[in-house]
Amino acid sequence: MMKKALVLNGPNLNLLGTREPAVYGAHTLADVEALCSEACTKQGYALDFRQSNHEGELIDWIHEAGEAFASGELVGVVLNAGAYTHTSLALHDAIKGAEVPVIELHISNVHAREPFRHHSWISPVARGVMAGFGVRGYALAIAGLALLAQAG
Ligand code: CA2
Repeated sequence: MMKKALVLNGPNLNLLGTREPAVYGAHTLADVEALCSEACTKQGYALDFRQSNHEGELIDWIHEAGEAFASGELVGVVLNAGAYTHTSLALHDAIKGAEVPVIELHISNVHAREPFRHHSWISPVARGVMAGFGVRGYALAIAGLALLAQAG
């Protein structure tokens, strides 16, 4: 059975490529999905790529990921939680409870930006963190999931 990698995108990431190109680049979310698909093919994984503007939906997906990881179907999650990164204790608790490896991802280097982007509720429960590599960071994060899976 081919293992799956889950890529979750949070609020406003559906706007990617349409506004703020100086910060987030000109790529659309569809471009990011294509890039993730290529990265998954390289690793022999199937891709499950999703976006939601709703905190509860992201939480439901993390719970689902916990079950899929426990049953061996899923290698892990790449999560760009958008602004929920900086606000969501609920997502923090969900990740902690789900016991699935989560790579926190940011397109921009959040630490070089406004101070309110420096704190993350995701980092303390993330297996790894990727920030500042633009949308190519998604491919790096998928390679990172594979590396962690091989290392055990
Ligand atoms: O750098 C990232 O990937 C972020 O997670 C993106 C979030 C931001 O709140 C985080 O601090 C860092 C924002 C996602 C919204 O993206 C937009 C893209 C184009 C136009 C408007 C918003």
